[in-house]
Amino acid sequence: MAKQTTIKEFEAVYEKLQETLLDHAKSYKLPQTELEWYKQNIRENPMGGKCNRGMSVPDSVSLLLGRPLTEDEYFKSATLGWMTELLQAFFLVSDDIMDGSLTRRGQPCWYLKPGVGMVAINDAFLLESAIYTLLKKYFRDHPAYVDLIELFHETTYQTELGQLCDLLTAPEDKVNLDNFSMEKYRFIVIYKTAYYSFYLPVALALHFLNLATPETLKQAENILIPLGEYFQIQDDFLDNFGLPEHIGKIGTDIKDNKCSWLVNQALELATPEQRQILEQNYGQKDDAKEATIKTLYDDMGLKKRFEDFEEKRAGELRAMIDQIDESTGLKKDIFEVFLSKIYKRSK
Ligand code: GPP
Ligand code: MG
Ligand code: MG
Ligand code: MG
Repeated sequence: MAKQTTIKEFEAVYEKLQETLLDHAKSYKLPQTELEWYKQNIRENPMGGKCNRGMSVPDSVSLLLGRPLTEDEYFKSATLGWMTELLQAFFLVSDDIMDGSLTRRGQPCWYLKPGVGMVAINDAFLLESAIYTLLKKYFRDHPAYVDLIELFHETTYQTELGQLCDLLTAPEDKVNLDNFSMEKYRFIVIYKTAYYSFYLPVALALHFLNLATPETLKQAENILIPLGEYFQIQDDFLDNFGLPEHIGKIGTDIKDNKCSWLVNQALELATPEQRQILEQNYGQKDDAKEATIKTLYDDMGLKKRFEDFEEKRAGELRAMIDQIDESTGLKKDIFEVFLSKIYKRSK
């Protein structure tokens, strides 16, 4: 198997891409103060994460080719990877405002930084626009240019549908646990997370190599969507059971009345008394009530229930990966690498 990209190599590509984005803004004669602001926005928001999504594009391209990449192939595929990180930055800056979050990647959320506030909304839009600036600059002549643009548009739309459902299922003023169900949950997480985090990087790698056919895209989707669902279930688990100093963010799901995996499991298991505790304490901006829910989750053994789910899902995914037909050009290793990166993750 070809060597996997390192965060250092991957970040070096972004140095060049930032210059491209700044030159583009300068070509519109953006005044200096705003140019400096834009520079900070595109530097700080896409950086500082694990870059799993982004790095998986060059890694998948290399696995599909079965050899190390040339310098040009690496630069181009890492550029596609950075577009997934820009999309993610656009989503995270926005999501933190909507969720009223306090920290992200171990720092205050962008909208909470001194002097930023609601300018963060426009900064999020600019992060999204950067994707299309880079696509035009580096992929205008690629045979899949239109497919790449359409893929980013469709993935963005899918994520926004998921976020819509996430938000409307969690009204701030009226808690109604009857609104939650595992069916609703599955829709939310597949759309808000799985498409952009898992399907997108692999679909980009396939388009880059002109290997994207209805068959390869469908096969990839069939595995990457349940994989992405599992990833968001981990995110929901860590929101409550993870350590803020370790995961880089303070959980908000209980106070935010979120249709999270944990509350759905609690509802399935609850005795009438436990259901009453949930009704009286879930979804309120109150530290003591949040603590009551946390204790209830412990008493109900949700940690163990999650660990059992994780084993089961990982086994199912391994079996699905094993079934992949490599004669279409797909490679099992792509999916194995994804699974091994997230299996039992603690952040
Ligand atoms: C993760 O949800 C989902 C997103 C970041 C997608 C947001 C989509 C938009 C269209 C803005 P989350 O709120 O559980 O993530 P986290 O726990 O990282 O805040
Ligand atoms: Mg959030
Ligand atoms: Mg959210
Ligand atoms: Mg979360």
